[in-house]
Amino acid sequence: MRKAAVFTILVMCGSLAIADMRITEWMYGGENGEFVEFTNTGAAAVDMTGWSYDDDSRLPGGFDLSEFGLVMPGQSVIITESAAEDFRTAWGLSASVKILGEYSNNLGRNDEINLFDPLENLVDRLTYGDQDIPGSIRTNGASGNIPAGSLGLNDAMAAALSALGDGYGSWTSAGGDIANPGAYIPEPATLALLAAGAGLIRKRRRQ
Ligand SMILES: [Ca+2]
Ligand SMILES: [Ca+2]
Ligand SMILES: [Ca+2]
Repeated sequence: MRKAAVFTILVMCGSLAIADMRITEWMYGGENGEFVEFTNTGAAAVDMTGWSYDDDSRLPGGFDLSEFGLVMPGQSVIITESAAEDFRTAWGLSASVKILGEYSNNLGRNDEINLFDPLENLVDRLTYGDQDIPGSIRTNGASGNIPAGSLGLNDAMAAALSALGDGYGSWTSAGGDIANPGAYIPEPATLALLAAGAGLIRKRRRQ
């Protein structure tokens, strides 16, 4: 009985590791370059060797993400059309933030972000555009954030535009863009849920 329970938890953790790399932030245009942020929202590290990104042409292998290598739980990584070090300087990011620069897909005002694993499975997708999806945000010069409750749901309507002093920790780049690249801060409610979940696992381990 006890072995079976432990096995179930291990299987759950394994599947979370594959499934929980998520699109957490994007900006299709800006003075310091468009970018997309992916965050490992799972409980285990994810090796991104063989992973790839594409926009609305939806082709696995479009932009290789292998160089990200191992991404730890809670860690965010960035792809940008700018040179990686230019982006790092413009946003004042530390050397520890993983950035892959100079992709050429060019996200448009109405476009799509597709994330593929090494087996070419679609792991996450965000279809966005204030013209195609009336009432949704326009991420030109300010990024969009996916709330924790909407991660992986491809729901552009749920996305929130970055603003100074917001709960996502947004700040201003050298060129005047407003965003929070390199980290994902879930809402306090989510943190409480995560803490409750961790408590549950500890309780089970003690039994
Ligand atoms: Ca495009
Ligand atoms: Ca663009
Ligand atoms: Ca962020």
